[in-house]
Amino acid sequence: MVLQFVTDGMKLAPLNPTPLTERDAMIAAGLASGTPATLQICGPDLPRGFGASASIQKVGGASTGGLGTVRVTEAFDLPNLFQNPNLTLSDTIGNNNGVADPGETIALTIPLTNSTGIVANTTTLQIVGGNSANYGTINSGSTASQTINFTVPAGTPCGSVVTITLNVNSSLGATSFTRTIPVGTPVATFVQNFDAVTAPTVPAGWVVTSAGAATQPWVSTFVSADTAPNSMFAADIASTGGLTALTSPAIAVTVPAATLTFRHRYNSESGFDGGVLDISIPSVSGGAFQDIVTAGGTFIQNGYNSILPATSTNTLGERSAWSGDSGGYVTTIVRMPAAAVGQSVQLRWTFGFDSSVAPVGGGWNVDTVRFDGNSQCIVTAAGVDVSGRVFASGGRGLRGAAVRLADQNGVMRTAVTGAFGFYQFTDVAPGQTYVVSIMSRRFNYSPRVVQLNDNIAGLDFQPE
Ligand SMILES: [Ca+2]
Ligand SMILES: [Ca+2]
Ligand SMILES: [Ca+2]
Repeated sequence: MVLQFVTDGMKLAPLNPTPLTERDAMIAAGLASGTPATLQICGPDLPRGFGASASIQKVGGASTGGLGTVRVTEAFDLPNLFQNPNLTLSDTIGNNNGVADPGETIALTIPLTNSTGIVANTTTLQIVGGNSANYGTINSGSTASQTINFTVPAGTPCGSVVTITLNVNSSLGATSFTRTIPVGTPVATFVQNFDAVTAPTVPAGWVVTSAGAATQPWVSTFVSADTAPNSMFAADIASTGGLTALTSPAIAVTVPAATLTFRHRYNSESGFDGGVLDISIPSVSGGAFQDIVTAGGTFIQNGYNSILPATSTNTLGERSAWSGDSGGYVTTIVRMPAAAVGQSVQLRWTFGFDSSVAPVGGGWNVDTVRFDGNSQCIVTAAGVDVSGRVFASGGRGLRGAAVRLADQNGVMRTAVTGAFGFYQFTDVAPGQTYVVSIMSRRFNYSPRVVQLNDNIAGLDFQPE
């Protein structure tokens, strides 16, 4: 049967197949046959490094001769569930401001996707140090989600990034993922929409440098702005290779959660001409510019989509880049490197091109730059306890009396006294004024008004 998948797979594979496209085509043939055969196919391939997470980052391609650099990442793992698409968080059970805050309990909705070709049974997900959930059976080609509550540790600094580990178990075996949750509401500390200048001027504090005889340096332009009237534009040139770089003013990074968000559209010779994002951190290599990912930054959305060729007249050769046609403006979000915290960084957008071929009017527009360098938080205080004793006449405790605790909005909780007249309310929200009153058919008690900032014990009631 496996042989059949191999021959079927060869028919399904693209022209000039790589070992991985052949492997995937064989899996596709196996799936099309209705038989879950991926393990049978991947199993024998594992010793050759064609396991589930093997990948080929670049398949040939160069502007002048050769096939460029092919990078192969070997893997020896079996297929398993994957945590995608991105998990989402809700804090409606907390302070409902849309972000995680220190001490707050949030609800994480965590999808698990099965694209292995095999049914996953008895699937569970455990947040290390937190709660877990049963996902049950996840069929191949399906995604299952569960919502799991997670409490951000109370002492978490505002603007930090909490890393959580998700341990997943099923009949496919164990696998694990780490995910990050920024803590606090981002605070924009720098914005630039390029709209206050007259095209082709560059805003004050921004610097353009270029190389290559035919290069047209970055300019502001009223053509194809994201926010009107202007965006910045670097043209894709189809003659001698060159590049142009746009460097921001220095921007303070206060917290680890800091992100850069910008809008851009690119239409370049796909795979050959493209744009990159660099950063200068004064404390790293004397502030030399390096690629944002190399520096430890993380793309949260719309990261690089291509690798430029090694052998090319594009001096950005062999770098990851945005290349090809974005089909209009897209939003890229990137988290700053840990090394940038406490530093003032500069960001640099560089567009490079080789010596031939460019789309008509092609190039790279960048607009609507926002830097969230700081965060603010609503600290969720831990609940406090209120306790005491209700007395009958003669100094005895009164059993079975209803004790009411009403907050400023009239929301009421009731406790009933025990055998010796003791009562207790736990986990009461602090920072408010409460009225505590006693309901008894035998005795009258004056209500007590308390400002609750901490635990209160010994809130006793004597009959009038
Ligand atoms: Ca919140
Ligand atoms: Ca603009
Ligand atoms: Ca080109």
